[in-house]
Amino acid sequence: MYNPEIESMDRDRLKDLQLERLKDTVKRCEEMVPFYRQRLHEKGISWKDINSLEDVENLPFTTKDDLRENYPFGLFAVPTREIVRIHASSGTTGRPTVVGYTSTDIEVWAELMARSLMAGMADKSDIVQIAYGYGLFTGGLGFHYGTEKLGASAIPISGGNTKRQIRMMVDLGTTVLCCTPSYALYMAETADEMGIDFKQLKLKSGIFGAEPWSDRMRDKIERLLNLSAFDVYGLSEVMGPGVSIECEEKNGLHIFEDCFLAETINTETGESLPIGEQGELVFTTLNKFGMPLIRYRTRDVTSLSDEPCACGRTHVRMKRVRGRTDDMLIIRGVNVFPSQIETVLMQIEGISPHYQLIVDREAGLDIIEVQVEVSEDMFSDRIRGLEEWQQLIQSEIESYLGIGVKVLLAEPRSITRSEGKAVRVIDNREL
Ligand code: DLL
Repeated sequence: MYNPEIESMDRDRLKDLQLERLKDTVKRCEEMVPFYRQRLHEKGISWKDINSLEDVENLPFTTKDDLRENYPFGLFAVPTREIVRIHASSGTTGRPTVVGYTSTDIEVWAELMARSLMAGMADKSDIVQIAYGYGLFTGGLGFHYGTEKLGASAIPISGGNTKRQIRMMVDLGTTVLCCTPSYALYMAETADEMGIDFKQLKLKSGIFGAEPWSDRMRDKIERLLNLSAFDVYGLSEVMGPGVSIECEEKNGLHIFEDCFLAETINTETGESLPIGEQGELVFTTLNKFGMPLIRYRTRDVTSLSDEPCACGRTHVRMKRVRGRTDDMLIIRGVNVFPSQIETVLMQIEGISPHYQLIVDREAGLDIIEVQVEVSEDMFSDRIRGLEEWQQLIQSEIESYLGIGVKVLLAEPRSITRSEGKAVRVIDNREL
């Protein structure tokens, strides 16, 4: 199961394995999926033309729109009788995207999740509270199967009912918590209201992902929940959680390269970027059978690094995802990711980690308002100096981003909390 050998494999051997799996994947796509057969044909390329990993650059991209246009099962590479599980992303616009897994896919995914949990300090003896949503979302079931594969004890509590989450943590002695980082913060607040101190609990690590968060947010979570926090990344189209995870170095997320071939590209031109340059992350699955994907454009923005890591793993690392190309706000020509504003906010004493960005257009000009909650203590202490403080925060953000923003200090606990993925941006320009 956990195979340290595969994660610390010599890179040349790893590349041979990837090439063999890449060819097999493209072959299956070409033979079994009419959509891919046509795309490959249009590009005048076949799996037989793949001789090196670099040849991936000649292959066509797949986008979320392709998945939607082939809704529901058009990209499946096996008959539905071989599909044992279907997940879907709800998607805020248009049709959902549907993904199908064969029993082998479920097995591989469970192994990757077990490997992810191990990277996040878990072993057989742990009690793992899975507070990601169970259902069509891949978070809950992904962690569930991984936990069982590892042989640890899964608490399949799903998201929501936060007081019960805390009581379970206390009563069952949870040691590993899995949920979105924003939900972890909400749990910290709820525990505080219940008079429960995390220092008395047995939590040792938290495996948080499914939404962008910053290193500063990590510091807050680690302090408030008294645990070591790991960033886990994934997306349902490619598999679910467990595409990459941080190791104890916490300096980038190792991509499970035996299963996924990663590239970064220039979003505008589609050109492949040299390693180290920031761009849109693109994945080709290497051993997925239900719905293999060729060069899937994630819209997530990051950069890759193949520098050796002190943990001993040889798999490339991706930086924490900065945001999505479609979440990137273009404010008067400047590209702004919510995570950049978060980084500034989290450095300011007395600010709670709850914030929201409201974007509007006034007289043809984009304006951005940063609503951020003041912590309880600061609110009562500084009620008179709030305006000056607001100015200070405003100028900190302005000097970091290089654009004007409006800051609004909100009362403690006034911004809506999330039990899953937090809504950070309200863009009224689209209405
Ligand atoms: O969010 C899978 C997942 C579940 C990952 C639990 C981690 C933990 P989707 O709902 O398809 O799948 O959303 C995928 O979420 O393209 C990113 O934009 C974002 N995302 C996921 N993990 C991270 C992360 C799951 N660690 C989309 N940091 C992805 C930043 C993330 N963004």
